[in-house]
Amino acid sequence: MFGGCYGWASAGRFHHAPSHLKRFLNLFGGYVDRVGNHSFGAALGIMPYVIGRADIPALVAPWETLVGSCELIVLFGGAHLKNAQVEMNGQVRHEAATWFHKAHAAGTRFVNISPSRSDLTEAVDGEWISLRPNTDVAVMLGLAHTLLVEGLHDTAFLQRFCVGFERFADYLRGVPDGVIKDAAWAAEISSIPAERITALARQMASSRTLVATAWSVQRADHGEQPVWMTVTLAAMLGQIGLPGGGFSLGFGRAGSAPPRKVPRMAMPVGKNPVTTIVPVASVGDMLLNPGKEVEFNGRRIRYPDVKLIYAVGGNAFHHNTDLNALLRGWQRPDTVIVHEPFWTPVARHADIVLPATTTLERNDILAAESASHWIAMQKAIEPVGQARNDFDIFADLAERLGFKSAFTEDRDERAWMAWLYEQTRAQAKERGYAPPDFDTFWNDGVHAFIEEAPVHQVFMGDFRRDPDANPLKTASGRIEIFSEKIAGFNYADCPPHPTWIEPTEWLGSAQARDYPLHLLSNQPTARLHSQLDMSPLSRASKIAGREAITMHPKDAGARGIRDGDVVRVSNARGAFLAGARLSPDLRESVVQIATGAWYQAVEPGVPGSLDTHGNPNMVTMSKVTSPLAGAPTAQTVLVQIERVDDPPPMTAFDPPRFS
Ligand SMILES: Nc1nc2c(c(=O)[nH]1)N[C@H]1C(S)=C(S)[C@@H](COP(=O)(O)OP(=O)(O)OC[C@H]3O[C@@H](n4cnc5c(=O)[nH]c(N)nc54)[C@H](O)[C@@H]3O)O[C@H]1N2
Ligand SMILES: Nc1nc2c(c(=O)[nH]1)N[C@H]1C(S)=C(S)[C@@H](COP(=O)(O)OP(=O)(O)OC[C@H]3O[C@@H](n4cnc5c(=O)[nH]c(N)nc54)[C@H](O)[C@@H]3O)O[C@H]1N2
Ligand SMILES: [Mo]
Repeated sequence: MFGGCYGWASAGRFHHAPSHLKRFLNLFGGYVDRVGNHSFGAALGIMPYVIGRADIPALVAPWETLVGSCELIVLFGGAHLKNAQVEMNGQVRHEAATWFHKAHAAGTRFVNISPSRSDLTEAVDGEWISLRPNTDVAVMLGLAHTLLVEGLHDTAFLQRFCVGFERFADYLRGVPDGVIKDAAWAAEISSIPAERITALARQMASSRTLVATAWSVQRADHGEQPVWMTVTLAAMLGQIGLPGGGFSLGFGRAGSAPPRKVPRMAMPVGKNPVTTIVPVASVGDMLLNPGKEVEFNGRRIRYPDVKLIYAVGGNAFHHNTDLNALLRGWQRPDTVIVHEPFWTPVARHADIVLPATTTLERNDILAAESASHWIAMQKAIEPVGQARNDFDIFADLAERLGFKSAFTEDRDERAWMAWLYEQTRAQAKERGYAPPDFDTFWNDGVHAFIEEAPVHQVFMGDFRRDPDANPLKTASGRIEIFSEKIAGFNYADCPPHPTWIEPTEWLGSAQARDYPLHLLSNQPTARLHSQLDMSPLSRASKIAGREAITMHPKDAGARGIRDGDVVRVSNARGAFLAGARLSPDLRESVVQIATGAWYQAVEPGVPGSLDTHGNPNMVTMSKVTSPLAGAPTAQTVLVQIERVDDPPPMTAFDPPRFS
């Protein structure tokens, strides 16, 4: 049984659908799980070796420590404000724009290194440096080389806090491969002028500088490398652990939320007796190839022969890459069971669909990931039709299977909420917070942790103050610019120090002759992933009923495409239709479409059939970043585009027929 389906589900800590699925399957006897995630999978794989940490969302410099100290923020992949509107388990405060203003007013300069100008808010009057997609590592190496040859790197910091810099410096100088990674070399790959790279390196060295890299940059082939190189560049600047300096990951996601020590509220899922796992980006590969062995993070894993897929709270026909391959794999198991509130693509591809409630039809507790608030999510309406809570569905199944009371522990919704709340409250109290008892909380409707014990800790400040007393959890206790452990794995796609490796597909590769456009799939403005795509808000963002694809006017003109036309986007893996939107704010030869349009093929269930709506995963590839992280490479894909004058209708939102 594959139960490791990925998914955001909805806000609310009790009715968290994937938690109930795991709890249910664990009690039933276990399931094949997935490892890693789509958001920051490459960072999750590499960071334990580099800085000894896997808590990726916490690797941000809090805004409070930036304003007034930070002079320059260099953003690889920008920091689009719309992305900061969303947070796992619910966003409470929407203050990223305010923080950008504060920083700007306090004198921070912003540089947006991205194929898209819109990745930085105009309000901060920043500089846009456009580069070819997936070439960030080359740019960072060019910056590092400039620092090295001009003696602008902090040798004292590198000696005391890092290991392996000399090996890396040799690589910059071209000792092992005869290629000097200077600004001119980086310019050739990225198309950023060499003078701009050298000037930026000098600016970075003479300012208090934050090197901030968006998660998107690592959601690409060899995505481990930009993450490792971000840390290495910051280490060369020597400002890690100082206010306003160092590095930040995922700045473009939730801005930079202050880390609080409020404990996480989460349903206990028990223990999985089955230890078989699949890297998150290889689900399609696993379904297609039972028994295949793959290398993963220093070991070999063998794919199971999956007979049943149980998926709740995620949309497999949204999150997975290479959907035609997934579709072929998805047809192999005997049975697919899905719970869904809506008639989504994953529901359409199931044998059994159990209708689930939404957050409006049940009581729950919202506990935001940044832990600023706990909010009572009181039920607004009775469940519609036959919709039931995921918990109740599993409880009844557990009854028939003979383990109901182990599953429910004889608690209902209210009792579970109170239990979850009180457990977490006790931990919160130990950490110096004072949330009230459950009944008071439920009546008040909200508890704010903001005013209690605010933290203004400088990221990695402890390590910098005393690296012997506060060593990192790496093999050496230091920042590893060279990793002996990774060297031992001998992975061509993940060498033992940050390295430029050509992506399988990019504008500099041979495939660009047939497929001359690099497709980026960013997070949507009008929804969360694929959720509520059928709602008026999301529909209003469509063009000619299809998802909007942004193109440079020159690329469009060369293909006879006008604003508003329906276009066909394709490569050897698949094809989809989209609605053209022209903008000079996107680099030439790059096109961009938001993720999440509900996949609807002309011939449903037939691999290779044209998607009529605009799902970028029709053309993305199954290849993973490297055997180290095994993470998805959604941002590495070349396509061709043509105008379509007589497109087939788009039927993704048509409800099912009941007989
Ligand atoms: N090409 C490309 N692909 C990508 C990305 C990219 O950048 N490019 N980004 C990736 C990233 S970062 C992510 S996080 C993933 C997101 O991938 P997913 O998490 O799969 O996306 P969602 O659309 O949020 O899926 C949640 C599903 O759960 C359903 N749901 C909501 N609430 C409930 C509930 O209470 N019970 C049940 N049973 N179901 C519920 C919703 O209707 C929806 O179908 O996509 C990844 N895919
Ligand atoms: N409104 C909204 N916000 C969201 C979400 C949502 O669904 N809706 N999803 C949330 C989730 S689950 C996640 S994981 C985060 C993801 O946060 P991110 O991964 O940061 O977001 P993306 O929108 O995928 O990418 C940001 C930008 O990166 C740029 N980019 C892409 N490839 C490259 C590259 O190779 N080099 C450079 N320099 N830039 C590149 C693109 O121009 C893109 O606009 O967002 C979260 N925020
Ligand atoms: Mo994500």
